[in-house]
Amino acid sequence: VTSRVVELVDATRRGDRVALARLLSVVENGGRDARDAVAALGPLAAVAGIVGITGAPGAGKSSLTAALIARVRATGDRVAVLAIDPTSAFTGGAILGDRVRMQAHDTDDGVFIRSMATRGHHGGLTRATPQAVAVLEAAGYPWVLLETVGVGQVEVAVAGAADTVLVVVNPGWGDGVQANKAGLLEIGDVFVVNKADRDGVAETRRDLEAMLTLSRARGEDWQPPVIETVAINGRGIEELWRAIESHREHLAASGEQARRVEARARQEVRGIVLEQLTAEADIACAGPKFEELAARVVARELDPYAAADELRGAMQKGAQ
Ligand SMILES: Nc1nc2c(ncn2[C@@H]2O[C@H](COP(=O)(O)OP(=O)(O)OP(=O)(O)O)[C@@H](O)[C@H]2O)c(=O)[nH]1
Ligand SMILES: [Mg+2]
Repeated sequence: VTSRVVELVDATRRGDRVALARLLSVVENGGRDARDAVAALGPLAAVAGIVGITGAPGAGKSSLTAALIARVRATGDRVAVLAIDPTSAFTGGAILGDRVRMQAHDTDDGVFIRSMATRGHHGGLTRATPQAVAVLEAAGYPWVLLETVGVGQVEVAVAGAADTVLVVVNPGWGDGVQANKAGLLEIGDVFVVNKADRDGVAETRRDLEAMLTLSRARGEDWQPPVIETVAINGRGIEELWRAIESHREHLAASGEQARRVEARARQEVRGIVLEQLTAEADIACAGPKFEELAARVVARELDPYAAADELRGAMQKGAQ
């Protein structure tokens, strides 16, 4: 293990915020240093409460996150936020917005906020998220909030890194249906109808409750509550916090917590394998063998599947 990474881990454990930020970059970037960092961190204590906040763009996830930060700080606990945005790898626009909205907490030493965007392919984010959580736990944050935009498979996988997943929708015809289409109904532990200062709250609640009754045959005796909030003025935040706490109690009492930790371990290992395979494929597809095979596909000497087989054969022999 390289001493630089070990030093970063030690400094992070001592509460050095600069080291923490650098260590997060290390695990984000992957590769050799990330491997060493994870080894130096050791097994996860799994004591932190990890709350995922997902939902459509603009639903109020960042505003809710800011309100939850304030709620956690009122108890005296420290809290870290990972704002994960798979869609803004190039512009960083949404992330900037998040920063601005959470600025009220910028000067608070008990709050740490970090944005992560995809670099290259999405698989990296699935791999990096649990490792970033492990870093934050080592840094002594008993609460980690994960904000992700819930528009695709990766986001759903990222939300799966949490103990308690909040799915945020807004009042208005069809918002619950959209959440259903995006696969969010299955992953939600608590449903939040945010912007409850607008029309259509009762209908959205009814929609959600009906769909939840239909879709929930998961043999778990937790009935996801539907909570109405107005993130921008704090209405409903206390009730939301109580729902998060009762879900945590349910996880511990039912044995579901252990099951989720297992599922997360499987997902984390799978994420690493996926990332490594993708990196190997990227290398092979930048080599001369790949160019030769592509030319043969163009010349109709080979079909693309046969070309792929041949490339993988060469990859296994290390001769691409
Ligand atoms: N009226 C009303 N507006 C809200 C409420 N919560 C958030 N907003 C506004 O909705 C807009 C989007 O809020 P964000 O918190 O940025 O939403 P988000 O889900 O984080 O957005 P992205 O990260 O871009 O997907 C902002 O202009 C907020 O001020 C609410 O409860 N009521
Ligand atoms: Mg946001």
